[in-house]
Amino acid sequence: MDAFATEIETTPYEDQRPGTSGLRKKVPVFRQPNYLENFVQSLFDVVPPAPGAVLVIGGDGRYHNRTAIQTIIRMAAANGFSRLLVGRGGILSTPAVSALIRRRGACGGVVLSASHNPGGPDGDFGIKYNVENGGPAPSEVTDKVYDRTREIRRYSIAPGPDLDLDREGETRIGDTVVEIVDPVADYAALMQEIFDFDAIARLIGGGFRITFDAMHAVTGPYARTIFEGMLGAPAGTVRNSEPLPDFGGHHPDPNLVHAEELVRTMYGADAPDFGAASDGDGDRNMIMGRRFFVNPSDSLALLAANAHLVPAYGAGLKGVARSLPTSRAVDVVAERLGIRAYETPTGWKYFGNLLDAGLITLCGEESFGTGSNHIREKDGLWAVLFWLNILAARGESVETIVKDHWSTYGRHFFMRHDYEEVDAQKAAELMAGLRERLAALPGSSVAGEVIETADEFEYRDPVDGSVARQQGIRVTTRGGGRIVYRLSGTGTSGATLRMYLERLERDPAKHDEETAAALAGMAEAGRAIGDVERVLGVAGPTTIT
Ligand code: VG1
Ligand code: CO
Repeated sequence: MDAFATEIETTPYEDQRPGTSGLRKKVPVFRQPNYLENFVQSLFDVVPPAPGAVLVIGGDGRYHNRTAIQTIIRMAAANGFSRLLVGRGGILSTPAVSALIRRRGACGGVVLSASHNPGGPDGDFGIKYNVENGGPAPSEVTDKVYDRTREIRRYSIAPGPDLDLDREGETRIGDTVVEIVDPVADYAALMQEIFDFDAIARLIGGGFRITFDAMHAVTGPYARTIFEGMLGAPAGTVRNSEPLPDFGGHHPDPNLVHAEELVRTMYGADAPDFGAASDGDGDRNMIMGRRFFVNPSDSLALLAANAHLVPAYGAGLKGVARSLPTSRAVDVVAERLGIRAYETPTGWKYFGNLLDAGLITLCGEESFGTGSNHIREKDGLWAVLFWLNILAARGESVETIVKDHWSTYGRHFFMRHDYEEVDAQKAAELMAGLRERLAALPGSSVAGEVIETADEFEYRDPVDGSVARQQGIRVTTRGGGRIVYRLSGTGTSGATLRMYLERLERDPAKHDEETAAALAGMAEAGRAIGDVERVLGVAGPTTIT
């Protein structure tokens, strides 16, 4: 125990169970006395620092970010960390934290973010912990932290004034060195090692027009340095580039609904050749061509099929992985490449072991997340650069490349229906009802779709043998259709049911159909099988992506 530390008595909160990606709650919940402190001390109790331990700390700049970081710095000092690497201004994107942990040999990192959820005094806040491989803490760790939060009685904190987070350099709190670091430098250097920056710069210099929407979230400074600085794109290429505590009042969620400004540009007159956006903490990506949207599941498949064009992946891919609800488009590519495709539960933590063991090189999720073995998080700007590298190498438009992919591998139409903020008990009933009917479904016909298989996804980690149960209900239909049902683990009020729909279309003559029309039958079957709207007592989905 550090001589500067003060011990403070506290009482437990009962609601600190981490979800898909850390602990997410409304800001007022986090501002309750000792709420953050309890969680952070529980974390340090479960993973105490070894001598010399380095901890990375940063966040997406949302409301409460700076206040929380000041507290965490003083608690980390009191708990005996040797060195803290804190992003200047309290800023670090999720992928930048992962990169810093790995490049600087840190034992872990604390990320303050609620990702794409809105921010502000009544918005969402969150805290997640990444372990020494740079990836999200596995359930085994987060379960222990949760157990600890229910019995915690005291925490340690080093008293003192707030630190100046805006000036790079080192200061000390007792024996702990606090180093304020440039949030962008290490990450940008890593990107330059992976991609052919010269080829991308030539593409842009040759008149290929790009636009990137940082959505007033964390990627602004990263994107400006990389696109406008290193790659020579004109000033103004990065829009909404200033991280704001309330993200300008928007959801920093890069999809067709929330990245509406970018979508308008890309469908407008004189649209650029390429458009992209990222989310609150910089781990998601949305890719668009001129008047063309790239579905994230397709994007993963396409990156796998074109990886040989990127310097870092030129030697070939070891394997690929996708989360359960992600379309099976990447499986088809893997089969052609003669490599394995793994199916994991939702959430990046399940990719960590596969990456560490060298079983996979690329992985992704339908929720606008793609990544590789370069770090242990999904990575928004990395995906954008991957696309630009492919575009530079192939010299074709986004639309041409995607359509060519479909004609080679077939098109997996994909759509997600979200029923947000529904009654938690009703949502649980729906899942229980489906579970009960699973055995009876195969062979039956619902809304014109003949069901082939129906089961509940259970994942056995091929590396450490750990088992994750009840990870989603999956139903397949004759003719290449699939429906997945699961409950969200990132919401902060009520429950959210996600229903994922997919259908493989091999006939290129039918590839130009609208996604909603192509999946209308699957959607009807999905609603009927789950009796979704009756059980939830709602008229329809709240968000369709
Ligand atoms: C959602 C997505 C999941 C993603 C998670 C964290 O989780 O579906 O694919 O890994 O968010 O992403 P859920 O449990 O709500 O479906 V992020 O960018 O919010 O860290
Ligand atoms: Co995110």
